[in-house]
Amino acid sequence: MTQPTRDDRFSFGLWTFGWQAQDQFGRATRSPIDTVEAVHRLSELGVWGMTFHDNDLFPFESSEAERRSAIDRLQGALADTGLVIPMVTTDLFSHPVFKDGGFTSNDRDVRRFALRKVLRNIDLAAELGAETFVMWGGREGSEYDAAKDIRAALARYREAVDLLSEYVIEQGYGIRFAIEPKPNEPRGDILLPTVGHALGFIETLAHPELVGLNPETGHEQMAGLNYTHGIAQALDAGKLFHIDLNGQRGVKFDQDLVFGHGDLQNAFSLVDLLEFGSPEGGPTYTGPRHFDYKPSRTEDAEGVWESVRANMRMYLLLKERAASFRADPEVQEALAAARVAELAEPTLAAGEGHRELLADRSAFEDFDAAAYFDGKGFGFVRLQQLALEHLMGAR
Ligand code: GLT
Ligand code: MN
Ligand code: MN
Ligand code: MN
Repeated sequence: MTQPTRDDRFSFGLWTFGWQAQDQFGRATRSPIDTVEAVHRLSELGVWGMTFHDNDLFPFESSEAERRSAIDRLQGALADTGLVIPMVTTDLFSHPVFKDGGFTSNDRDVRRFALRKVLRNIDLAAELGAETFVMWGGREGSEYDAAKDIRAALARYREAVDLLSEYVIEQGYGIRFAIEPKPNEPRGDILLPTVGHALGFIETLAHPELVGLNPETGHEQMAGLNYTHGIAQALDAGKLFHIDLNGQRGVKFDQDLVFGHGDLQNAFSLVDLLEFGSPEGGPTYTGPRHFDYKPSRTEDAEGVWESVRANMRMYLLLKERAASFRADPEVQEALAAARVAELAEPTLAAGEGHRELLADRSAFEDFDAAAYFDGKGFGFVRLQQLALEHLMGAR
């Protein structure tokens, strides 16, 4: 069960295992990986899909012929292996032209260039059969409050997403957009910093049905937030279009660790939600299980593939642990004692409104609030202990 297969729908960004490990303080520690070799390697490991930015596949400065040859090589490798491209995204952050952002640069010429770059890349996404187009606005933001009119920036962001939505509708592409929030890094403050901010923004768009989220584990955790809660709210809103799984240890720089190598108990609750969280006890999310991590700078070429394997193995182990948690009769009993299922019961009875509630003496006048002092505990700690014992393999 911990051997990945295509049915698990695991996918990896080309920029993840392909990262040469250059950082703010030091140069690369690894050689580039050839895309065709990578596709074969991924396929052998049981991976289902690969994702990429335009400039992961071909450099920004590529001629039309160079761009085409990179795409053709990729398509050849896909045909040889059966790997798919479920998601494509655009690099609007690496080149100096994007130093003040793409869609929201103060420089209007840059904004028009960014739109053209994305439109071109949407055509490529459609050509490769991608269903999701991610928008991570890492450079959309500011360091200095006086330097950026945030309301104008949001208006320009909206203008951009509306234009792109109109384009996919007019072209008849089966593509949806997924906004990826992040609170900071590389900008001091990034626009649409969390799942909640992005959900609010989506409702202001011309085609909200075409736009959802691609929440990343570490990005929510960098903001001190509970990732599983964020994913649950995205599901509640019908907006979990894609997911970036990785690991993060607390509120600090973006670590992009292997999935589960950060907050392990939150990773457990996440996998439990994704795989068993529906009212029927089945999956709540059927899209790609996409890993957006970085093999640490200390890893060599073999260590890179070891870390690719580790992401999938962690996911599958957590799925196994969550299944054992769900199946344990003692857990069932603790869940009942904690009245977890009772929350699914509407607070009002069928047909009841404020009049009936006001007339119900048992809800207020005769309600025994004092009984909650020294009594009527929920037993959440016992439930959490059982969860952790399953997570640890102690049960
Ligand atoms: C970059 C970022 C990731 C995003 C990628 C998509 S690029 O590596 O740190 O979180 O998902 O643009
Ligand atoms: Mn990240
Ligand atoms: Mn990243
Ligand atoms: Mn990401």
